[in-house]
Amino acid sequence: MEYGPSVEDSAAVRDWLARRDAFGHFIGGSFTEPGQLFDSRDPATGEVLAQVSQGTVDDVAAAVAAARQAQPGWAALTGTQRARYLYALARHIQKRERFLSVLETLDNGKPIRESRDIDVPLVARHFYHHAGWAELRDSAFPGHQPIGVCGQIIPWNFPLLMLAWKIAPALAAGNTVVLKPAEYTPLTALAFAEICQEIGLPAGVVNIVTGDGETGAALVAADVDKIAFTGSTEVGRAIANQLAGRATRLTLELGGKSPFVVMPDADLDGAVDGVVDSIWFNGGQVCCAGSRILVAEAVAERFETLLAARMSRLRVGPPLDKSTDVGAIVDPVQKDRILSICRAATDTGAELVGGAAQEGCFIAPGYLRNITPANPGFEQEIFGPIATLSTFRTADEAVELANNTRYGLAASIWSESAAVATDIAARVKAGVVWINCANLFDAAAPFGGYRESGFGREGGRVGMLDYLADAPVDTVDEPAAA
Ligand code: TXE
Repeated sequence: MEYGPSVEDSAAVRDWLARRDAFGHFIGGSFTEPGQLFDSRDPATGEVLAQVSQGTVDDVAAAVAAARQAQPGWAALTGTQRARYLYALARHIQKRERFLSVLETLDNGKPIRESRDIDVPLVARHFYHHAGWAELRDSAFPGHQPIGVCGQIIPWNFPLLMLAWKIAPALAAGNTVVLKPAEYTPLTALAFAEICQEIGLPAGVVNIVTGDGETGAALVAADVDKIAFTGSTEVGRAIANQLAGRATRLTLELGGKSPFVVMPDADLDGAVDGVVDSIWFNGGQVCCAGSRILVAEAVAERFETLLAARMSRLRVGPPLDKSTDVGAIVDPVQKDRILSICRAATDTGAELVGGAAQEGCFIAPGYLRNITPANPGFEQEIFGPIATLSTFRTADEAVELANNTRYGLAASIWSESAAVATDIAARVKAGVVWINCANLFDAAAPFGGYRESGFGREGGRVGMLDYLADAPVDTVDEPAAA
C-alpha cells in the first residue's frame, strides 16, 4: 500500500489555500465576507496557512437564524431523501480523501499516515453509517421528532472526524446545525462547507462559524435547542453552568485518563503494540488515550524492556513524511502544558523515560515511571505522548488503580484469558472497554464517558437517540412478550 501524499496532493492543497486570502463563515449556504481575522498555522513549521474569521455574537445569531429557517424543510424530507445527501457527503469526502488528509495534517500536525488511513476514512464511514439511520429513521424511532437546531463545538485533535461525529447523526435525525471548529484547526471544516455546497445540501442545514472560546460561548448563549460539546472538562463544566435553568439539551464528551491494564498472562508483544496505538497515536492528543499503563508485577520488567525498545524505534518528524510515527503537537501552548505537567510529575518523584522536548512543536514519546496515584502526572490528563507506568499485584488491585481517577472514558485490558479480561472489563468504570486492542472506533459503536468524562453517546443507535426528542409514550414500541 502506498502511503504519504504525492507531490500533486500537496500542490492541490497549497493551491486551494493560495486562492483564499481569508475565510469568512459558512452561513445559509454561502461564505460571508471575512471579519476580524486570526491565523491558522502549521504547528510543524509555524507557517501561517490561512486567515480565518473570529465569529461574533452577530455571526452566531445569523448562523442560528439560517439553521432555524432551514430546519422545518429539512425535517419534512423523507428519510430516504435525507439519506441521499448523507451518501453524497460520504462519497465526496472519499473523492477528496487525499486532499483532506493533507490539509488536516498541515493544520493539526498529525502524521499523514494517520489522517490518510484513519481519520478521513472514518469520516466517510460515519456519513455512510448515518445515511443508513436516516433511511431507517421512521421505522427505527417511531414517533420521535428531531430536536431542532443543534449548536456543536468541537476540539482540534480530530478536527474532521469530530465534525463527522457531530454533523452526521444530527442531520440523519432531521436537525440542522451550527458548528464551531477549534481555533487551532478550522480548515478542514471550511473545506467540508465547500463539499456541502458541491453536493447541493439545502442552504442553512449546515452552518460553520469559526472562532475561539468566545465564539463558542456565544453559541451556547444563542437560541439553540441542543449543545453538543467535545473538549476539556473545565469548558464542559462552564457550558453546563451557562445552560443551567434552560431547557437546552446537552451532551458532553470530555477528558480522560484511561487505564491500559496488562495482566500477567497477556501477550506482551501485542500489548506493547497496543501502547503504541494507545498513547503514541496522534501524539497522545486523544481523549481516550490509554495514558495510565498498569502492568502486573510478575511481567513488569520484561514488559518495560520491550516497551522501551519499541519506543526508541518510533520516528518523530515532519507530519507529511510518510515514515513519521509521531508528528507535531498542535500548538506551542499545548506543548508547554504537556511539559509543565511532566515537570510537576518529576518534581514529585516520578522518573521520565524519553519524552524530551524537541525544537519546534515536537515532543519525543515517553513515559513516567516510579509514579504514585497522588502524583500530578498520574492524576492529570497530559494530552501528549507521555504515559505513566505503574504495577499491581492482584486483579483487584488492578481494578482499584484503574478506577482511581475522576474520569471514566475508556479502558484497554490485555489478557489471553477471555474470563479474566471480561471480569476486569465489567469492573472498570469506563464508557468504552477494549480487550487486546486499543483506540478502535466504529460508527456503529456508541462512544462516550462516565463521571467527569461527560455524558451522552455518539455513534450507532444510542448516538441517534441523543439527536432525537423523546417519543410520546404511546408511540414507543412495546417489547415483545417473552
Ligand atoms: O480545550 P477547550 P483546549 C483537554 C486536553 C487539553 C485541554 C486544553 O487535556 O490539554 O483540554 O485544550 C471551545 N464556551 N482536551 O484549551 O478549550 C474551543 O474554542 C464554549 C480534551 O484546546 O476545551 C474549542 O472549539 N466553547 C479534549 C473547544 O471548546 C469554548 C479535546 C475545545 O477547547 C469555550 C481538547 C467556552 N467557554 C482538549 N472555551 C477531548 N475530550 O478530546 C473554549 N471553547
